[in-house]
Amino acid sequence: MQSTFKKIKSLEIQGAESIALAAVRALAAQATQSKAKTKPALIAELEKAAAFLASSRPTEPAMRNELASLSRALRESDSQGVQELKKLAQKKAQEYADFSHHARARIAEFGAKLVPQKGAVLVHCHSSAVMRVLKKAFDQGKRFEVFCTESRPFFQGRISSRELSEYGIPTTMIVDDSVNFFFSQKNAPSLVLVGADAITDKGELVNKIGTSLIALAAREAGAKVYSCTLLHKYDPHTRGGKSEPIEFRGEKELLSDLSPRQREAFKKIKILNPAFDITPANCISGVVTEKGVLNARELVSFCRKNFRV
Ligand code: RUB
Repeated sequence: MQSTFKKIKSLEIQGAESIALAAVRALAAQATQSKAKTKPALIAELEKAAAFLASSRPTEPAMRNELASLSRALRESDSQGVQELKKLAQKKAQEYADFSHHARARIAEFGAKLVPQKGAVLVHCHSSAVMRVLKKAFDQGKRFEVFCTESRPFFQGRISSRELSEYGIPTTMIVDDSVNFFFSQKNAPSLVLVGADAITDKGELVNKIGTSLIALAAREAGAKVYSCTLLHKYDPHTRGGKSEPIEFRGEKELLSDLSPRQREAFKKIKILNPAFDITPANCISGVVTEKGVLNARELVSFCRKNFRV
């Protein structure tokens, strides 16, 4: 569990869905290894472990929702036997992994329909859901090209650009700040695809820092913006107007090209490094989910009924 926590925190495991899958696997493994003798002791241990895992990245409701769902399944189970509950934890973790796989395949089907036959698509950061959409569209014979932002400061755009290029999709990597420039060029992207880390109760999209600027530039340029995501990114804690907590990461990420000695020169400079930003619902054309392409109102109304705090 410690090692999963570290891998998530350091971004060795990145992308909301991979994070949620790794965290749930780690919680199920914790259940298997537990020395608890009674149901209440096992549940208490797992709830503590779930809180610890969730603290690795605060802007990840998919992880929180899925960890809570596993703990709840054990708590609400009729079974009192510790061995049975351990098996149930493994079963639930596998069920979620299967669900995630199928849901992302559905998202790929729905999303591929939005991808143009020709022309350009812009991608920000690295989203497994977006990768699947683009690969699906390519498999269907669509011959588009993709612009990937670098996605500073951690350069997740390098993962996206390599993944797409290795798949055979013509890919161009650009610096984040050049997005508006490319919207003014001849082969301007007509579609922007991004993932989601969270969807708030107002239907706002919380995603990699820079997403909101890209959405504004896209709106100005007349390009469509879709977020591709499983519905469990909805954060029930944002009900009643509460905002999603935004993770701030270490200053080192901004100075990663400098030696420790060179970094000394920046000691007196305040460095702020928010990992995510918030895009208002009215800047997004729709959200591609496992239930189809939904607008913010449809998405929120479905999630209010289906997600417990
Ligand atoms: C990744 C990011 C992705 C979402 C969705 O940020 O912003 O767009 O997590 O990913 P980070 P997915 O690299 O900081 O985790 O579609 O795989 O859930």
